[in-house]
Amino acid sequence: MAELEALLLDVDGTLADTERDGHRVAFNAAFREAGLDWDWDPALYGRLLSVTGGKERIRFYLDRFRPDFIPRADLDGLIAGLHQAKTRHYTALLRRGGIPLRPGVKRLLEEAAGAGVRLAVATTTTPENVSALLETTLGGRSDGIFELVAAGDIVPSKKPAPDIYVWAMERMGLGPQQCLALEDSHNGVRAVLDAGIRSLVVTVNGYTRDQDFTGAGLVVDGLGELGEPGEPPRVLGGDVDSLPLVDLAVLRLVHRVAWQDD
Ligand code: XBP
Ligand code: MG
Repeated sequence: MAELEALLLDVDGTLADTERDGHRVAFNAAFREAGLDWDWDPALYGRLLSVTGGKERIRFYLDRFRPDFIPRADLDGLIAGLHQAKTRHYTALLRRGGIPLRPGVKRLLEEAAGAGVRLAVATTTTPENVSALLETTLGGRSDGIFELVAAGDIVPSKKPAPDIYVWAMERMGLGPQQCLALEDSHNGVRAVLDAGIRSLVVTVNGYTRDQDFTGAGLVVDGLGELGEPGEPPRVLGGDVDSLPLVDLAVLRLVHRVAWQDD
């Protein structure tokens, strides 16, 4: 029976709800700064999220929504420059205390780390964005808690390609049967499953709740928080009906069920 040894965690939409009030706002700030009349409102941004990767998303926007746009200089250079500016605006927004971790994330990370479970990040976003988010939410603990940050352009293909999860497991010397992944999106779920990882928990958010999470062992609308009044997480999919909260015991259960036939 495969023991759960590591949690591989997505960032955007999973550790924190960064897209609508973080990345989108930073993109628009970069467009304004460049004198472009592009403006991504929350609804449009929801459609653009079907493409992972900020640079890739800008290109998708131009192809799909601004085919008339004729760049003054080379398009690759323009997109790269806009994305650098966006990263600058995004990390500044985070450092102004813009985006907190989702409820229950800090609790689960600390419980897992305390139990000796290895922790890694597997994300599409740019590494600076991960450092800024962890610094501004976990403070001094941010450095030590994650053994590995697998992020951005470090792999040739972004989610839904499995590359970032395969890369993370190789670096950690682990196989899929020793890992559980936490994701928020259909693209993320496909990347996890195509990397051979079977134990998978999805925490949906405003942009992803209606997506297809086939193959996930548990789908919830949050991890829940200890001692917080309010609603426990709603179970939207998986083998359990209700949960007081998602903790390490729940993750171990999802893992056991995922590999029980092996
Ligand atoms: C989500 C993404 C990222 C972000 C923007 O990443 O698709 O591209 O939207 O970040 P995750 P960049 O895998 O964590 O869900 O602009 O840095 O790409
Ligand atoms: Mg995500």
